[in-house]
Amino acid sequence: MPELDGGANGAGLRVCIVVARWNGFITTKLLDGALKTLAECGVAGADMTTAWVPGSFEVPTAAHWAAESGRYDAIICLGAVIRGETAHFEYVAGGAAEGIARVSHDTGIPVVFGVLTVDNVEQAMARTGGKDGHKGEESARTAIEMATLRKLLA
Ligand code: DLZ
Repeated sequence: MPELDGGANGAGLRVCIVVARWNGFITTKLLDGALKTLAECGVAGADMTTAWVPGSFEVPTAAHWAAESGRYDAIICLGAVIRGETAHFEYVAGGAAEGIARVSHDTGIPVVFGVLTVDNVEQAMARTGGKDGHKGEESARTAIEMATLRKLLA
C-alpha cells in the first residue's frame, strides 16, 4: 500500500513568511524560530522571504498575494493576538484564522497558521520557546512537510 510522508527536507523549497508587526516582541521570536528551523531543514537563505504587515488581520491578504505570485512552495503566517478587554480579539483572531484557511483552500498552496491566539503574554511566551514549545519552529516544519507532500501528490 503506497504511503506518502512529506518529511523534513527543505532543500530547494521556496518559503514566504508573512509576519505581523503588532506584538512584535512575540512575533520576532516566532520569526527567528521559523527562520532557524527552515535553515536547519536545508532551505537556502535566498529561498526565504519575510513580508511584514501591520497586524494579524492583514496577514491573510499578504499571504494571498504571495500565494498568487507563484514564487513560493509554502507560506508561513505568524502573528500574536492577545486577548484584551475589547471584542477586537474575536474579530482579529477570527479574521486571521478564517482568512488564512481560505487562502490555502483557494490557491492549493500550503499556508501555515502560526498565529498565536492567547489570553495573556505569559501564554504567548510559553509558546515561543517556553514550556509549550515554539510555534514558529513548528510552523516551519509544517510548511516543509506540506510543501513536499503537495509535490508528491501532484
Ligand atoms: C487592533 C488590534 C488589536 C486590538 N489587537 C491585535 C493583536 O492582539 N494582535 C495583532 O496582530 N493585531 C492586533 N490588532 C491590529 C489588527 O490586526 C489590524 O492591524 C488593525 O485592526 C488594522 O486593520
